[in-house]
Amino acid sequence: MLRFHMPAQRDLFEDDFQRPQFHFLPPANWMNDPNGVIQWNGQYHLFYQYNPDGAVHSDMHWGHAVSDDLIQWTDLPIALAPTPQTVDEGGIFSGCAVNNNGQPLIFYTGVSSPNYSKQVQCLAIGSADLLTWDKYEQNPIIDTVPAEARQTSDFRDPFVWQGVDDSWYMLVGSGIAGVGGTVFLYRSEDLVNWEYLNPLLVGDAQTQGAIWECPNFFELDGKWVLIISSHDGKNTDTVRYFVGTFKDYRFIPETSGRLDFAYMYAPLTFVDDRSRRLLWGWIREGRTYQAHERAGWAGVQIIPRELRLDEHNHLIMTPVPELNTIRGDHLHLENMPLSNDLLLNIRSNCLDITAEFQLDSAGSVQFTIAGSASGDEGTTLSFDASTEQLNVARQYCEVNGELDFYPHSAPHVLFPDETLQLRIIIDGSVCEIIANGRTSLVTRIYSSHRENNLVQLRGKHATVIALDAFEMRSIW
Ligand code: DQQ
Repeated sequence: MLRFHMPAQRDLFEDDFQRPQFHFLPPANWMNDPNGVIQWNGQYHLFYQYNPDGAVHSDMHWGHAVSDDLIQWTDLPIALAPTPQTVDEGGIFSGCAVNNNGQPLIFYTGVSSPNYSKQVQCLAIGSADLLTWDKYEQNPIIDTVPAEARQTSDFRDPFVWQGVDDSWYMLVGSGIAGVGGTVFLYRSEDLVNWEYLNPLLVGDAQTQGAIWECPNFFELDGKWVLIISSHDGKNTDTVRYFVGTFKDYRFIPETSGRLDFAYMYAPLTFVDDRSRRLLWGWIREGRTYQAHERAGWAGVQIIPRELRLDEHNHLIMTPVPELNTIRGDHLHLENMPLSNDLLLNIRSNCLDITAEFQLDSAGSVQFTIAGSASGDEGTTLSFDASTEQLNVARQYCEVNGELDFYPHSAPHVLFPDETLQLRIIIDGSVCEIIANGRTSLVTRIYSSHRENNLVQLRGKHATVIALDAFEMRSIW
């Protein structure tokens, strides 16, 4: 029977100014990783890790929503739920969806045993409308971790694609004990029987995480890109990407980088019918489980981003232009020098800002976000040409032990003659920051009061070439 997770629940949160208005999140309760992202009959489908019974990570199901334009969403019934006394009785963990010549398939990790310590790869077959999913009777399709892992409990998040040779390939996130995170590569001709090949790449546990989760592997602008989310064995850490070549079933990275420097995790990509490689990603919360439960919801998805590679092998991320359809009132500045005086002083917690600056070698630019009138609260986003760093400092007027407020910082080196380009998307407690397409800092800011929503700009030895700030409309 289809279990519907009540879209009407959204109305319960009308007064919650922390809750995003134009980012995707479920009607209520907990969400984490995006799963099974796919375009089907022209529509975009988003599945996601979902706990239907609370705002904490537990009893994972796959929630489901559909959109014509990646911005406006309709909630659909839960797609996958754990089945008692089977290999997924402990939860349906992350995975992907593929189109097998018109047949929709989901690959996911089924978990069981205490602490999710048995992890196996499973298959489900969808109805033509993607609303109902039958689990493959002979699940699991892969049930043991390759011996070279020297551990048997971390083995999850299948990512499947079809090669140019028409074979199917699967990556499964894992780790080699005492060595580092890895992704194991498999091949299949029928999507059911999988032959293990080898680790695609092995990382260094000290610097790149002991376990790699949620792999993505794809060709982009003439190179191969591997994205992994690294885990230290206890906690989620960060998202890394590698750019290189793929030969003889091995990946040879040439460069690597951080995909995000703050709260984004477990991203998942797919290609749409306009040949865009689009990236979704979970925005973690920055508050305690008790605070989630009081709020009744936790977890948000980023505005999907189109990925490209630049000539330096940097991943370039651009929020999809479909976001422009919900832009409202607009403020425009151009050709104005920055100083200690405020150049921008507006009130909103639903904004899409694009800004371009020219800086001297001693130049700096400083935005205040979610500021209070008295100045006792506010988040500062600053860039300093001398240190070539982007910094985010969050200051709350009431510190109650429930909120994270550690600073974020990311190296951001401008090329000669390159201007500083900032994209700042503010939506309730979500703030997505992207600098020159390549440095991403997705953070959370929980204002103490609804009216602590000042957005200000100042700086020195710098000029605003152009700045546009759009008030954003709610999608719900
Ligand atoms: N979240 C899922 C796992 C994945 C992790 C469980 C990453 O499949 O490895 O909810 O956030």
